[in-house]
Amino acid sequence: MNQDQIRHYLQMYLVVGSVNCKASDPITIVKAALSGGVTLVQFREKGADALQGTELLRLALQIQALCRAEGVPFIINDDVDLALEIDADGVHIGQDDENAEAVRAKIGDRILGVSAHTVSEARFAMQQGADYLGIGPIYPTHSKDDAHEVQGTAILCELRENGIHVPLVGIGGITEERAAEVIKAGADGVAVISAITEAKDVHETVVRMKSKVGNTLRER
Ligand code: 3NM
Repeated sequence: MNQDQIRHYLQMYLVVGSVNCKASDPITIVKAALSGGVTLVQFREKGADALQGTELLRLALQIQALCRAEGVPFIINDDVDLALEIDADGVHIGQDDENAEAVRAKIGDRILGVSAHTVSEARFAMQQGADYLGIGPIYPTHSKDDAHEVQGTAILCELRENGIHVPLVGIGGITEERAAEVIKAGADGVAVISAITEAKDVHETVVRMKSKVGNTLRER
């Protein structure tokens, strides 16, 4: 997949799992987010109450079907075997997960995203075959227990100033109000859990956040 296509998919990126969906069930939330125009969905089933086994598989397949119907890529956090089993569109891995080069060898030309926190991690991930990098946490987050130190938007500027021109998505504490500054700092899109899964009106929140991202990209 070429970088322009990846950049497009990163614009309004929903990360979701059952643990993050307290106000409503994950299917209802994903349907509303898709109708609002999310450009990519990452299934991230993590935490103490995370689903396992057949329940995990069933939810992944249900969300995948919703995404397919809308032509939105569906990628799996961490679980390469699950991604291959259900023929997902890609995988997102962190620095503590399996090595990116090994994952690339397993998933072929599916989308590969890697979380990076420094210029050197970013360079290495791209050499190993990442299609895009997830950069965070940009702001404080309550959605990831083992999140790194908050980086601010400065990390995005630093990556761009150091010649990292690959597709980047910011993550961590991003809200409708903060989306524009993340894009101004150099991200191609915003990856969001709680500002969408906990929104009073998921559809409208996605519509507004996506339009902020789009407008800011055009002005940049
Ligand atoms: N990864 P919210 S922060 C899944 O820094 C995840 O790599 C992060 O959730 C990173 O939008 C994060 O609710 C949680 O803050 C994002």
